[in-house]
Amino acid sequence: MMGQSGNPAKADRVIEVSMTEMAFEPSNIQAMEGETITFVVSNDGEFVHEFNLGTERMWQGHIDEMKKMMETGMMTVDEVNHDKMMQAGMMHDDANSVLLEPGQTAKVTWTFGKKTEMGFACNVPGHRESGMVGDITFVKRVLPSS
Ligand SMILES: [Cu+2]
Repeated sequence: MMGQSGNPAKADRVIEVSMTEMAFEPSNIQAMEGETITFVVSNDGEFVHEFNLGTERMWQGHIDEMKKMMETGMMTVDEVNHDKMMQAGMMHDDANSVLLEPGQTAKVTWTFGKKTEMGFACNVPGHRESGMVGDITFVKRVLPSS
């Protein structure tokens, strides 16, 4: 299980993530099983970018949707047309992702489950392929010694 949407008020940690062409900074994040992290994601680039927590398989299923958004004008290189997305019923308000225009910042709070193969990626067509992907390394919870 990759986990679930977390309660921002109970976050163990806050990690700031910057998105540019075509990278995440940081591109590797450590997480512990059961830990709740709030990601404060900023689009510091010039294109639309997405921060999507998930697995290779989930992103593969998501990419067609993103291509369709591009083709139908719901999203351009540097803009997200929320009205058109709403009309098409594609609001992208999933708890594990945010889609941001240049200059925008949004938060994603996630409670991590058991150690699993997951990371974060931008599924705007062409971006993940160009290296816009990051790793999550699971680390053991260190218990305080008494
Ligand atoms: Cu991107």
